Amino acid sequence: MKLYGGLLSPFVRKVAVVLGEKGVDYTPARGGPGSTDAEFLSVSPFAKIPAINDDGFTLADSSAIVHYIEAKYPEPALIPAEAQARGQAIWFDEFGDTIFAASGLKILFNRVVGPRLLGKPGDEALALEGEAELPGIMAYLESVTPADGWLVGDAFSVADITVASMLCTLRYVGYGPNAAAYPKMAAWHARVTARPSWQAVAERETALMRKILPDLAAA
Ligand SMILES: N[C@@H](CCC(=O)N[C@@H](CS)C(=O)NCC(=O)O)C(=O)O
Repeated sequence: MKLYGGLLSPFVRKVAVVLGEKGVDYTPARGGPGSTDAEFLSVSPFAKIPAINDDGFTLADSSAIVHYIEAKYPEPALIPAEAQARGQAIWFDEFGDTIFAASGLKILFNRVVGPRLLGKPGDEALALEGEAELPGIMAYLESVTPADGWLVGDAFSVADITVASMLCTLRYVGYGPNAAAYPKMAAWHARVTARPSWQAVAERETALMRKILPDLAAA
């Protein structure tokens, strides 16, 4: 399987960790906003990352890809089977990809990705808007994070991966897990990122960051 997109993206990191949890090998491939690469555009019609090519089967959108991977490689399950747990896991995945990402990416795109990687000026008003939205989101997360274990039921799931991935990306703009303000959330994030699947992705991510944004590699 080819996985298109850089690990700075919360959505790409999410798919990379899911593949790691399932023990599925993949080849990282280039692609991202502004790319004119024909191969990438053939797998991602709207030039969004992530996208995959699995033996000729192509798909874009992290959640669509996670559902595909879950159906093809059911073990270990990352989407719970029980009705309420499944509903909650999909809620956290959706929350991470929409509400949380909408605010967080206003900061990331306008302070880092646009000005430093795409040569486009950032809109500081939008970054400030994102900053103003984050405390409410972080307070919500702290209120739903268990003192031990995972976000949904007893099992590690896509809920943990999606939400923790957005927090990882926010580290690069100074909004990673803050143990003083959000102790349960920070402890849960440390549990998630200690997993071998996460560590393997983090190693590749650090190598990538050293090349593209070296001052942020240690964030
Ligand atoms: N809902 C999509 C969001 C994907 C997305 O917006 N990715 C960003 C990178 S973090 C992107 O490709 N943006 C480029 C653009 O919107 O043109 C998913 O979960 O994959």
